[in-house]
Amino acid sequence: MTRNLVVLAAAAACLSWALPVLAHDYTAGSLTIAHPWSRKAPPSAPVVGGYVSITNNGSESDRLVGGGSRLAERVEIHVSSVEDGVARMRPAADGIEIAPGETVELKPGGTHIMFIKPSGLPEEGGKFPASLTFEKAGAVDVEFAVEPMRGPAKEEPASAHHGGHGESAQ
Ligand SMILES: [Cu+2]
Repeated sequence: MTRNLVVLAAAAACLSWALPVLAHDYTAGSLTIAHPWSRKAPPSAPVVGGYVSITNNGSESDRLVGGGSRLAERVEIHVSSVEDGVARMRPAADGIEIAPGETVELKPGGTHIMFIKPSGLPEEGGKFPASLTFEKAGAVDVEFAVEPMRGPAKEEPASAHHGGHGESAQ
């Protein structure tokens, strides 16, 4: 084997390690942050939702209070509700509590992370960096995987609302 072939073989081995995995988890203190994911945002989408499952393995409650990403103007935690048959969402004033022993699921149609004015988000299959901020665990760097739509498609159209919260989200 020539030296070049050895180098190529090594590069191929590295590439296979770099292939995306289906799930990716993070640990911060007693929190497990499982599989942050996001939808593909149409170009110029004013907002895009982020979803994740957070488990508190500790004995003290913690709160998800915010986040950040260099690919969004800002990041908010939103709660969704249906009032008079109209889906609405608003920032969670005090964040989202993750009680000891509990798993909180942020998902389409429910509580979610909102990337406001995203720019340069990758295509489906890509990942982008962001951080989630917890009251006790602090800021945790994660990557959101951009995935095809799953679950019910009716809520939270990526191109609607956020001109003003409380407006109809279609
Ligand atoms: Cu929202």
